[in-house]
Order: sequence, then C-alpha cells, then structure tokens
Amino acid sequence: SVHTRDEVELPPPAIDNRLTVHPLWPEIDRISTEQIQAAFEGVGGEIGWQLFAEEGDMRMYRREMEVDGMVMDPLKAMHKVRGVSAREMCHYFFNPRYRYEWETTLETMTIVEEISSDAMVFHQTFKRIWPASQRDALFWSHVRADGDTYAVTNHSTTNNDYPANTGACIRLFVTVCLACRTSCPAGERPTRDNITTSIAYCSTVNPGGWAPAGVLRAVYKREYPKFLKRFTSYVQEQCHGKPLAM
Ligand code: 18C
Repeated sequence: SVHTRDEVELPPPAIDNRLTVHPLWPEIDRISTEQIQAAFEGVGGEIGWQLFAEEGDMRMYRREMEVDGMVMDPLKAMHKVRGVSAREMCHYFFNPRYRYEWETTLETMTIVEEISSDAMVFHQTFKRIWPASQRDALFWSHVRADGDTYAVTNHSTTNNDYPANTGACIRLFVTVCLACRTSCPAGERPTRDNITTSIAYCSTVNPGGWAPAGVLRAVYKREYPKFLKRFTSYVQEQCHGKPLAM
C-alpha cells in the first residue's frame, strides 16, 4: 500500500511492543490511563473549579492550590475544533518535529530517548520570566488510542545525564494530558467538512522552587489560552488540504 511520510508517522492505533518492555512502561501505562480517564470528567458545577478564560468554544478552569507557598493550580481546558481528527491533533502535539512551530514558551528541546514510535523522553528549557529563575523540565511523552479517544500524556521523570538544579535552571515538574475525541453526524462518513474534535487539556505544573504567586498566576492566565488557541489553529492550518487521517 502507498503511505505518505506523514501517514506512517501518525500515532499507531495499538501500543508499540518496544514500549511495553521498557523500564518506564508500568509508570507510563498507569499515569496515562489515569489521566485519560479523568480528562473528560465534568468541571461544570463541581466544587473548586473556577472558570478563568472563555473564548468561543474554549473554556479554561483552574483550582487554586498552594503547597508551602508555591502555586500548583491544576488546570483543565475544554475546546472544540472543526476539520481535524483526534489522531491528527495528537500527532502534532507528540511529534517533536513541529514543537518549535507552536510552543511559544520553549527555549530549547532535546530528545533524550526515543523509546518507541509512541513514547519519547524530552528535556526542555523555557523562556525566563523575570524575576524568577529560568526553568527546565525532563519528561516522558506517550501517545495512545484508548477506545474512541486519542491522547498524549507528558509526565516528569529523571535521568542521570540530565541532573536537576545543577546549572542556571530550576527543574519544574509537569503532568499534562491532551485527550481528543472526534464526532461526525450520525450515518455520515467522516470528512474534513463534517467532523468536530472535542479536546480536554489538563495540566499541573509544580514550579520546583520559589516563584512569586502573583506573577505565576498572571503568566498562566495569559499563556494557557494563548497555547491552546495557537496549537489548535496550527493543526487546522497543517491539515488543510491534506487527506483526513482518522
Ligand atoms: O503542554 C504544553 N506543552 C508540552 C510540550 O512542550 C509540554 C510542556 C509542558 C511544560 C509546561 C510548563 C511550561 C513552563 C513555562 C515557564 C515559562 C513560560 C514563559 C513564557 C513567556 C513567554 O506538555 C503547553 C504548555 C503551555 C504552557 C503554559 C504556561 C504555563 C505556566 C505554568 C507556570 C510555570 C511556573 C514556572 C515559572 C515561574 C515564573 C514566575
């Protein structure tokens, strides 16, 4: 059969065997399963979730949480995007080839380990926000299909070649899940013109060291909506005119 380069690199519909024999597999499987299950759970009316940004179909909620004076507010965002599939959304979020094109907080990205076609370990440094120290992160990233959902989960890990807090950067800790589901009108064949993908993006960032609470909350209120709008329109542009991959 004939495959384009993009097609063969789309997230696989089943878990890659090379991942299931890797030492990180039990953790990757457990955390991904938990994150995907929680992703579409309602926020409407639930205690503690506050709506802080709304634009079109996008809604962003946070729960104020401080541990020893450090802000660790969990964030949950819901969005709806037309004309791109869940699988395509996850492809662009997972694949490092596109990351500098949509990720505006990034200073550097290094691939630490290519575990399999559906799992990698990344080291990233972020733009510095005055007056705090620059941050970096080391995390695994895993893309999978789970029933009618495609999802990417990112979660902090460790690696002896990338020790924390040895240079200019403070290591932050992150758990992120982008979960997507595609629907089309009953009885119709899915096409770019009739599909809608529902997105749930959940993120918890532990800043890893002192950062002024006011600055931090101001930064994420600005940066999370910017990220989700930019990322979703980036994927729509990339997919425009290409055959739909479901
Ligand atoms: O999920 C996203 N991206 C993925 C691929 O990169 C991956 C990344 C996760 C890291 C998220 C943490 C980013 C921290 C950035 C800090 C500096 C940003 C400065 C930007 C200024 C122009 O999963 C999309 C991620 C969207 C990130 C939105 C910003 C979140 C801010 C959270 C607070 C950070 C605390 C540390 C900094 C202290 C500053 C006072």
